[in-house]
Amino acid sequence: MTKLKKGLLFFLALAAIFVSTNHRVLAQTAPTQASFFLTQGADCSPQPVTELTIVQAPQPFTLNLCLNTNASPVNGFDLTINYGSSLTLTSVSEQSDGNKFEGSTAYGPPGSIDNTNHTFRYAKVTTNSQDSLPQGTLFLATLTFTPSSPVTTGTIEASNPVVISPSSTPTTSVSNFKSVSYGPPTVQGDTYVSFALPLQDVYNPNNPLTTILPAIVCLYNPNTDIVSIKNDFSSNPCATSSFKANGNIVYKNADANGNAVFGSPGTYFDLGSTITSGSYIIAIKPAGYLAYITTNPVTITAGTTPQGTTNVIPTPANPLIAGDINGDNIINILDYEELETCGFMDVNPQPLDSNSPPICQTADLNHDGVVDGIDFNIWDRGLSASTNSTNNTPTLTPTITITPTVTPGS
Ligand SMILES: [Ca+2]
Ligand SMILES: [Ca+2]
Repeated sequence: MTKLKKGLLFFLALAAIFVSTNHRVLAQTAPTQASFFLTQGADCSPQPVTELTIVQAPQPFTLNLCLNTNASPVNGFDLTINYGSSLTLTSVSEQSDGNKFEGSTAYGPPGSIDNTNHTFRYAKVTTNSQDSLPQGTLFLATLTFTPSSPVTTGTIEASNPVVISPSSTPTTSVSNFKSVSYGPPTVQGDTYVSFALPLQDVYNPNNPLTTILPAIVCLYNPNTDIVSIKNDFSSNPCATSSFKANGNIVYKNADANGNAVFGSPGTYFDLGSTITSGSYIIAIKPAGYLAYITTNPVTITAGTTPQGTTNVIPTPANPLIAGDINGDNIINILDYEELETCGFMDVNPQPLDSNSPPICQTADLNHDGVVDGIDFNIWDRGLSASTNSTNNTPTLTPTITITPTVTPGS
């Protein structure tokens, strides 16, 4: 090996050590900022909202104000939210996590809402001992905004958001706020629908651990899509429909019977811009549930938002039945086999994590993070109930006109 080559190798080795060491130092000293953010849904578990489409004024919408302390306990917070002149902050509902900040409330609703300057200041400091100070993701409040017409673009942001670190002399910690841009739909001509689906057997419907479910929405033309919709999910869901949209539905509330009601996220469900106006039988299939198929066609006007009964999908008569894990719209032994694969027969069923197969997320029918006997019981009930389902029966049959063949002279 020449001196030059040896020198080069030595240099490269040094560079590798430097890069490796430097990387470790950076990782150790990365600042951990507490952060405020906004979500839509039942709580702070959905992804933070950073862009919001406001389809229609004055249709109100809600945002959850959340604080992630990033593993550092805090004993107070103070922020002023600025929400733009086209929004009115209609109400602020303080949540239980916020109540952990017992003691003084410097600024809180309703007096701290200023709809003239479009600001809301919210500040609390606890007097608790340090070992009971809040930590983690805290659900502070639900904010209800009403947009004025016409909807304009704007930003929901915060000035000087701070959290206060526990010490004998409270000190201000670094914090930030994930702002939200809002405005009318940017893609003109999209078609929006609204719907609400009660779902049977969601764990603790007042506070489900899962607030978002994948769902398929399919539109069938009753005159031309000649198909048994119920059987149109087996391998390629909604393969014979005129239109298909994949998306998510979110937890909205619980109905009078305790079923969790999921529906169109935000205000409406966006079906895109390629739909033709008409009357459609509509199927909505949330992951893990038998599809809801409308009994009658729904009038869809392309490029519009729900008005009256147009673009409004009626609520099903009965809650959707859980238990279809493999997605073929039948509850049977094949779904049971997925329960087994996902560990329900194990002596100690292990919690699901990000490495678990997606089908095991669906097999966790009560959304408590583990596939076990509870999910089996839900599947078993679904197996019995599915034979009596009235949400799942419509079949479109072609109207066949038979013209008799007349033989001349006969
Ligand atoms: Ca199935
Ligand atoms: Ca479960």
